[in-house]
Amino acid sequence: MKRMFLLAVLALGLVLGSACGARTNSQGDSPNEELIVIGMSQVGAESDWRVANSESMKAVFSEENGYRLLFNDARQKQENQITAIRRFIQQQVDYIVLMPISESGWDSVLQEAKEASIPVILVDRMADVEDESLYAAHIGSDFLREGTLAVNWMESGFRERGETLGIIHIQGTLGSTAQLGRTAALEAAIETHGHWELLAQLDGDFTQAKAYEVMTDYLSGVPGQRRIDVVYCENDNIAFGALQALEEQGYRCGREGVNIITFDATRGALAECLNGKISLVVECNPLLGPLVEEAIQTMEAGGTPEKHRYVEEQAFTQEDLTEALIACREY
Ligand code: GYE
Repeated sequence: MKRMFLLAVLALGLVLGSACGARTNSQGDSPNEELIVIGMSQVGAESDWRVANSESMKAVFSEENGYRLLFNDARQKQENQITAIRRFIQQQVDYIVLMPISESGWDSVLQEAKEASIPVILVDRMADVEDESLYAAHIGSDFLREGTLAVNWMESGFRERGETLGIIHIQGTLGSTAQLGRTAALEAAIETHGHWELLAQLDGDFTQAKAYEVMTDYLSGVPGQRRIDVVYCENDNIAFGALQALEEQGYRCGREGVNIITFDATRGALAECLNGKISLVVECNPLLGPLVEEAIQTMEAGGTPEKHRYVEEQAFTQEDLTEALIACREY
């Protein structure tokens, strides 16, 4: 309501040719009161992707752009996200932006937001809620498609291979949409390719430290050197941890050795792909701030944003990359 009044005042100001800046009103209130207030619950800072995603949000939802951003870092705990959302509801923010750590467990808190008439925008991962009206829009990646890009590359790269293809799979945070989609693509392909063998499935929790630890533990338990053809890493930081562990144990990584596959396409991973140590990088775009703003502006104008919006993404191998291309990337 307050915003409707503001828009009316603003429109009047424009008609009268007044010099008023956007979102100030004629009553002498502090301009800050006229900012659109966004309560944002971010998963954490577990990966380079996540840091780039937070930066994209902070760059868009700035005071100069007409927003007041209440940013909460949940330090990878769903209970922290739920507490933050309840606080945003008490503070009567205009919108809640939620990057859900995992898919389940959101029904009641999102119901509370709905009862308070605060639209919720899901970003990056999804929330698996029974009632779709509990969120206004979802903006993120199609993780199953990303996994399928990786699997297609494996299928064509190892087509001629008669012998067993030994695969290690290091997963991201269990129960998150990114993990579920990327895992589903690999598991479905393993089912259909009789000679693809899953040597191990490890939990890397999307962090470099965890991936390094689980990969080191695994390799230390293998007598001598085992033939490993592919390490399917569910994000770049997992790939960095796995690469370090493999090299420390004397494995050679690259097309002639262990083929590391990764997701995100941060500059660090693309550089390792260009130098030949990572074989395939599947892009996952974290720069979602402008799309979230579009959805909010659609609602501000009384419209309905698209319910699900997926960003375009591609896959890179060494041949696709140059130093100049990597330098141009924003993350
Ligand atoms: O791949 C990973 C991050 O949900 C897309 O989460 C995101 C994933 C991303 O920690 O690096």
